[in-house]
This record gives sequence, C-alpha cells and structure tokens, in this order.
Amino acid sequence: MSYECILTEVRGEGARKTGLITLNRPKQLNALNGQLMDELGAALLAFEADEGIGCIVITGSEKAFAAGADIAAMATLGYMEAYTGGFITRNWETIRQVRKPVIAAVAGFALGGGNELAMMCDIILAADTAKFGQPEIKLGTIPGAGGTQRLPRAVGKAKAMELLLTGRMMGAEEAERAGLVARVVPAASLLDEALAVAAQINELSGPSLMMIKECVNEAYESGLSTGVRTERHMFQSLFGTEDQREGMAAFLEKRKPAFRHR
Ligand code: CO8
Repeated sequence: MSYECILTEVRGEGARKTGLITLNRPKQLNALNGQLMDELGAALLAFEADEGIGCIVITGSEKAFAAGADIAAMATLGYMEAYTGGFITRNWETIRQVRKPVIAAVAGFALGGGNELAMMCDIILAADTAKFGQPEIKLGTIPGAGGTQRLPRAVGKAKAMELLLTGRMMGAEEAERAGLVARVVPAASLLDEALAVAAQINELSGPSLMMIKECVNEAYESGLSTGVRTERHMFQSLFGTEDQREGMAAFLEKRKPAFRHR
C-alpha cells in the first residue's frame, strides 16, 4: 500500500528489525485526519504481521509529533456524522491491538489527539522541545480518544485536571517529572535514541515482550488482584516457550541468549 500522510521504513541490522512510521503532514503540523488515521492503522497492522519486525517506532517532525485531530476536517460535523461517520473511532483502537512494543518518539507539539496517540504507545521518548497538552477545552470540546482517561492514569488527577481544564501545554521536563514520558533526550538525537531502544528490545524474547505489554496494560485497566493473577498465569505459560529454555540456559552457561521468539 502506498501512503500519502505517513512514511514507513524498516530500520536496524539484526534478525528482527524496527518498523518506523513517520507522520507526514508537515504543513498541518501532522494534524490527524481520516486518511492519516487509515494509513497509520494499515502500517501498524502490516508491521504487526511481519515476522521480521520486532518493535515499532512512531514519530513526527521536529516541530510536531501531531498537533491534534484535524480541526478543519471536523469543524462543521453534525452530531450524526460524528456518531456514525467513524471520524472519532477511526483506527484509534488499532494501536491498542498491536501486540509488538510501540515507541512514540515525540518532538514539538503533541496536542489533543496527538497526545492521545502518544499515550496509546507503550513508551514515550521526548525531545527536549516536546510540548504535551489537551487543548480541546479551548475549542469548546473535550478529548475524544482517551485523553480524560489515560492522562490521569499517567500523571495523576491533580495535574491531569489542571492540564485538561486549562488546556495549557506542559514541556518535556515537566512531562518526565509527572511520569508521562520515559525519558527526555536532546532533540537532535531523538530518533537515534528511539531506534536504539527499539534495537535493544528487538534482541529480546517476543513472547515475553507481548506478555509484559498485556500485563502492564491490565495494570491500567483492572484491579491489583486480577492483574497479579494474569501476571502469574503469563509467567507460568512462558515455561512452555523455547525462549524461556534458551534464556535461562544461556544465563547458566554464561553466554548471550539467542531468542527464537517462540
Ligand atoms: N488541525 C488542523 N490544522 C492544524 C492543527 C489542527 N489540530 N494544528 C495546526 N494546524 C495548522 C494551522 O491551521 C496552520 O495552517 P495554515 O498554515 O494553513 O494556517 C498550520 O497547521 C501551522 O499552524 P500554526 O500557524 O497555528 O502554527 P503555530 O506554530 O503558530 O502554532 C500550535 C502551533 C500551537 C500547535 C497551533 O497550531 C494550535 O494551537 N493548533 C491546534 C492545537 C489543538 O487545538 N489541538 C487539538 C485539536 S482537537 C483534538 O485533537 C480532539 C481529539 C479527538 C480524537 C479523536 C478524533 C480523531
């Protein structure tokens, strides 16, 4: 499939490589319209299905990861168009279905749907230029892709309320202190850092990576005892994998494991 609103590339050297998706509507600061969301969904599913891909990185431009949903595309929608037209739901859940680790490499603006997209990824790496926010309140609306739900889980109620009710932007350092982002890096090395993290992950065991994702996402969505039970079952099930045999044997034999991702 050829894309107009995103670029896709395969990066890396090893047996498992990284699928890189670059949001590419620079004139609109990567505002998320239906076409971009369709292309993003298709690219994610293609990398998910490709056994040669371990990890996926989503990035934007120096100026914007994404400045939100495309306001021009939704400004005149009526209720029924919004309700039935799929604009709000379009492919937003695809990223949640992806079982491989997804890293958001964020420089510049990550606003509204852009911040929501970053929060759906598994790890956010931020350039020191990154600015996060949910400015929907200034447009007379509210977040529509999980902002009121994921932001409080990430940064706590007090800061989430302040950001959501005022629409103010939060810089990268503040976002790191608040727990929204894993790490802040110089803007010039953002992509290299994200690809280095991805390369590290690509070396590790596929089944364990997927199960860690599932368990951590369960921590987000369920109570402690349910999450701990899921984790225990996943831990036990990994004893049925080749990678567990290899990982533990390699430790005992003092060598590097060669995971087969099975
Ligand atoms: N939608 C459409 N176009 C945009 C958007 C956007 N979200 N953001 C920027 N642009 C366009 C501008 O209109 C401008 O276009 P043009 O050159 O044709 O006038 C171009 O990008 C450059 O923008 P600016 O000139 O405004 O650049 P500045 O550097 O002065 O300002 C800002 C940058 C601060 C990012 C500013 O552009 C801004 O405030 N943008 C809007 C941010 C915003 O409100 N985002 C939230 C949108 S609502 C939302 O995301 C709801 C999510 C619902 C999820 C589910 C739906 C799919």
